Amino acid sequence: MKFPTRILLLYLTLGSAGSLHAAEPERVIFDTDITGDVDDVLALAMLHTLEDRGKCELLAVTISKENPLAAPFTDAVNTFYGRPDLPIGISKTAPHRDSKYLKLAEQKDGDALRYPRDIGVSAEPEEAVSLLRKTLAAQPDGSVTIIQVGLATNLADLLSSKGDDHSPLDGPALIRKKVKQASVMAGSLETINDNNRYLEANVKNHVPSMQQLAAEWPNDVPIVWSGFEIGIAVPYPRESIANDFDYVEHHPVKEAYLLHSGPNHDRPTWDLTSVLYAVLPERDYFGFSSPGRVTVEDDGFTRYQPAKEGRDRFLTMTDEQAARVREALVQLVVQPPKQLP
Ligand SMILES: [Ca+2]
Ligand SMILES: [Ca+2]
Repeated sequence: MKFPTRILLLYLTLGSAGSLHAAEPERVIFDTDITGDVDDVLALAMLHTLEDRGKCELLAVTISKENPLAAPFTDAVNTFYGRPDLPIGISKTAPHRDSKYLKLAEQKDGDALRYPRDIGVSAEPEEAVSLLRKTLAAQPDGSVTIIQVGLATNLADLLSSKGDDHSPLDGPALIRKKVKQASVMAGSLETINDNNRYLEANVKNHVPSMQQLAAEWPNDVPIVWSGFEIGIAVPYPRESIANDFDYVEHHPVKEAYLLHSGPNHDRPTWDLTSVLYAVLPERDYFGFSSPGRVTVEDDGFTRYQPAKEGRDRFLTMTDEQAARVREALVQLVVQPPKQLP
């Protein structure tokens, strides 16, 4: 039966080669409040890995809190992962946030920066809304996924923006033309520890901007919400921090994690889940609510109501999916850069 088997194998090989067309990399803007919590840093590492694998193209990073070291630190991480010129923007209107780990940007070994960068040395970050508008205007229509994993200050300011040198379109029209979807870590869409009115930090810490996002984001551009309940169900294993980053003497992700959470904590993976969904949406890592509408109430509660052809859905996750998600997140965070610094 050798001959038919070979024919069959050949057929299968050709057949699958024909059907497994290489998907276009997802074009991604990462909007982050990389200051307080450390999950933003792990999420950024994931995006670099995913771009190294041809799964996404990271177009820009915009920062939605104010801290003078946020952009230098982000540039240092991007440089570590081989993307020193990735554009970085920072909000001029967002509230200040202290940080336990951003000081790594200034860490020196001898006279040299431990993590080289040029922002804060010979370059300055851009203004976030201007960078968002410039980035969107340069991309094909309907192609950009925005991953928002912090306050909604930048996307609210984008919604309020008028036509400028980058595009004659105002914020909502530019979003409608260029954005494919938003993947947002914010809110609590399901009951948390018997609390059905849990107030999640990305909303509670700047309610007006999240209210504006929920109210004014175009109805025909989907938003997928990863609620507080998803990230806490997938704690990042401390064993990975201890064991998986020693391919270099100093690693910004490991050092940031230890400064923020210490060695004995499994940090929830809130921001990482929004990245995983956004870049690998069809791998069945998550389920989805029915379509509906999220509104943000004055105390920061995110209310979801089912609605036919609604703009919003939120992620759901079975125990089996949670186990798969956790392993996928770990393997994407710990992958070394293509070229070690
Ligand atoms: Ca740089
Ligand atoms: Ca965050």
